[in-house]
Amino acid sequence: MNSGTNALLGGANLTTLQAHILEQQQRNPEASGTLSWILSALSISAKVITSKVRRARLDDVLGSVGHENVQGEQQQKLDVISNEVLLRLLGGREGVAIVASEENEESVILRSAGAGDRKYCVLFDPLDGSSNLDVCGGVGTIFSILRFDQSASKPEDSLLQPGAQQVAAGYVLYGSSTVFVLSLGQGVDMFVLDPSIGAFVRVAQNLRIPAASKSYSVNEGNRRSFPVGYQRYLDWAQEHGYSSRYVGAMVADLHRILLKGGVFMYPPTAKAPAGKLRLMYEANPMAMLIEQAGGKALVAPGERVLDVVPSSIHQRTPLVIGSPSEVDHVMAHLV
Ligand code: AHM
Ligand code: MG
Repeated sequence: MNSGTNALLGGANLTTLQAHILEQQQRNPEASGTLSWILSALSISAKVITSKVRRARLDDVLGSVGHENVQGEQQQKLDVISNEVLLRLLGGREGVAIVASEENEESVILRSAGAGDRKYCVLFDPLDGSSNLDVCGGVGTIFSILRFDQSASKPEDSLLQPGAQQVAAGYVLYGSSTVFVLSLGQGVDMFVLDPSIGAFVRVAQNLRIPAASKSYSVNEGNRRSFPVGYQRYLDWAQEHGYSSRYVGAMVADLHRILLKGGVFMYPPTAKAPAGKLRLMYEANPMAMLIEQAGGKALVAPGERVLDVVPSSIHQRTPLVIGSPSEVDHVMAHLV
C-alpha cells in the first residue's frame, strides 16, 4: 500500500466489523459461521436504523404513532420501525431460532432446530431511550445472543437462561457518531460507523473500564422513593465531591461510563418496585459488556446480574453497574 492510500484509509490497520467477526471466527476451530451471519445482520440493522434516526425529524417519525407526515402519509414511530428492521434482517438468517424484543409481548419463533443444528436466540431492545429522539439526544439498540436450548420443553423456554450463558452481547449508540460495542466473551471491542465508506471501523480493542471515577448516573427525581440505602449512598457521594451525569438513555449513560468510569443505577422506585430496566435485553447484555471490560454489574449486594435465572422474558430488575470501586461504594451503603 502506498503512503497516499495509507493516508486515505487512516493508517494501515483498518479493520471493519465484518473483518473482525471473521477474524474471531477463524480463531475458533469449532465455529460454523452461523454466529458471524447473525452479527452481520445486526451490523446491517444498525446501519439502517442509523439512517432512520438521522432522518427522524425530516420524515416526521418522532412522537406517537397515528399521525400523518407532511406528505400526508401515516407514520410509524421510530422504535416500531427499528423493531421491524431487526425482525426482518434477523428473520432472514437461518441460524436464528427465536427472537424476542421489548416491542413484542410474545417472542417470535422463526424456526426450531433439528438435531445437530447450531441455532441461536437473539433478544433486543430496538431503540432504547427513544423519548430522547424528540430532542435529538442519544439513543441505542441493545442485543443479547443465547444458544438455542434443544432440550427445553417449549421453544420459548429456551430463552430463559441466565445472562452468564450469553454467547455475545452488544449495543449500538446513535449519538454524534454511530458506535457499535461488542463482546463475544473475550473482551470488548468498539467500532465507529464511517459514513463515507458505509462500514463500522474498529477503533478500540479490549476496552477496560476505569477502576474508579467520582461520577454517578441515576434519575435523582425518584430519590425520595429509593430504598434508604441508595439515599445514604447519594448523601455520601455528594459529601465526597461526586458529579452527577444522567442522559436518560441507558446506552448513552453506560457508554460514557465504559470510557470514563462511574456508576449507573436504576434502583427500585415506588412506580417500578422491581426496577424499571428489563433483565434479558437491557441489563444482561450491558452486564456482560461491563464485566468483560473489568467492571461490575449487580442487582443487590453479592448478587450478580448475570446469575439471575429469569422466569419471564420481559422481567425487570434493579441495576447497579459500572467501575468496580464505584459499584462497591453503592453496595457498601445497601447492606
Ligand atoms: P425504554 O426501554 O422504554 O426506552 O426505557 C429504558 C430507559 C433507559 O434507557 C433509561 O436509562 C431509563 O429508561 C430512563 O428512565 P427514567 O426516565 O425513568 O429515568
Ligand atoms: Mg429500553
